Amino acid sequence: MLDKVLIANRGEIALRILRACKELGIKTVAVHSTADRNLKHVLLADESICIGKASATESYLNIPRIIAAAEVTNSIAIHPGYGFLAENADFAEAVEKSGFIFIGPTAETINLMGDKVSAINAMKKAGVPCVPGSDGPLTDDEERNKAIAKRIGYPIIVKAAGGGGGRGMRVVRSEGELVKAIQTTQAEAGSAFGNPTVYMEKFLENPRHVEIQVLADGQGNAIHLGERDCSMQRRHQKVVEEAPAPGISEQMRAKIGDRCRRACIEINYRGAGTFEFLYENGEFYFIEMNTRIQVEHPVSEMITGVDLIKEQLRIAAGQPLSIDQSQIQIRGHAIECRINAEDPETFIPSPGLINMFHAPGGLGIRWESHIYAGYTVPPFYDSMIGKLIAYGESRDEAIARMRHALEEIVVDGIKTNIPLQRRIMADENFFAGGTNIHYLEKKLGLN
Ligand code: MV4
Repeated sequence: MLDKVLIANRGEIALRILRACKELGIKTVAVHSTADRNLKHVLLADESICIGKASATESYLNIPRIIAAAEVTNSIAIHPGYGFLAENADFAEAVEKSGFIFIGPTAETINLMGDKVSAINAMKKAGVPCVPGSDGPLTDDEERNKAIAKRIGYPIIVKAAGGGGGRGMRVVRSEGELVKAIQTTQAEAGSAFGNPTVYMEKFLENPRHVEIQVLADGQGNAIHLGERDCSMQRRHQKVVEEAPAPGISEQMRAKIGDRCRRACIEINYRGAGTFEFLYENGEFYFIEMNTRIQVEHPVSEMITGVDLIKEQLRIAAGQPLSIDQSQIQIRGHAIECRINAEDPETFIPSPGLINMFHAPGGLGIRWESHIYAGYTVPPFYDSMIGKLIAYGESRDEAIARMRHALEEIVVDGIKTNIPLQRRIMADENFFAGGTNIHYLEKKLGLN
């Protein structure tokens, strides 16, 4: 096993990684900013090093400082968590060139998936169903672009190859808007991502966001751990995630999961990964692949019994996958509510002192968070302060447990989105299951 792991992140995911390391007997190094001296994982780590000022660019995004911290602590490997440097190929490369193990895929794979055009090409080649589209970058040939759009059929969407996660895209509903939309998206992409390349897809009006979790060892073995439905979102920020996705049959899961599993083997993928799909009218359409562990990974853990962080650590240590697909059984249902330090009406961040905190509990309740009474949420980073996960044998049981856990939890001193989560868990359409990516924004607009 790995002897010592440096955790290049903060908050709940840093604590989640630390716990997995402790369980495997791995020594831990926390790196933190000046604003994060009192983070729970910093206090629990075997060693901790302050790597810079509060601003993320000076600390959690500061590659030389993180590598220097790995050097002075004799760390073996670096876990990037999610966000920050998790999908930065230059970081993965710098880590490996400095003689450490990057807990994730190779820099080459991160680059392949970071460019959405090359990601789609690779997946299409591997037999993963994709959205009908331009099958490559758009050129400056206006007639060619019009012909592509006509073949796909309006409405279409123009997306930046360097974008992803909702950044750099534009819907086009008729030929008259096409040329200008492509030019504007190219210009925005050039300044935002340093890459003006754009591509085109059929625009799906009312899809759900359904994603497949995979694990691969880079030694010819890969498995999928079923799907998650992440359609309950606002402005590309997920609010609630659940697994399995309501209405997906065992056969559909096996089919799409096997395509993803085979694609991992085809591209020699290593580590944990997520295939993002739009799901509409019973069909899956690949849009992007995430090469990191994701915020919502616990719902997949709850329904499969697999500890995804421990698997990441084992894979990084060079161990082949210890489980094959036949050993993965989907059992029960899990829901995750993201708990944010923000105003539940305006969504404005609400950092500050948590003067009282009561954790929720009970059978099937999991609370993933670094907060404690007396902890001050700093204003410099993401506002997510925890994740409440409810498991049940059925979806109804998971919802009932989540509703009560949201009644039990007390976070006093700052505003949180707990009132919003209570509203969602009481919503009749959420209860019915299968709401699409526009549902929450519509609900918030109307109510
Ligand atoms: C789309 C789409 C409709 N049709 N692509 C937004 C995030 C990025 N990952 C891809 N996104 C979308 N791509 C086609 N061809 C609609 C979205 C989209 C969306 C997707 C997932 C979750 C939330 C979303 C909210 C708005 C738009």
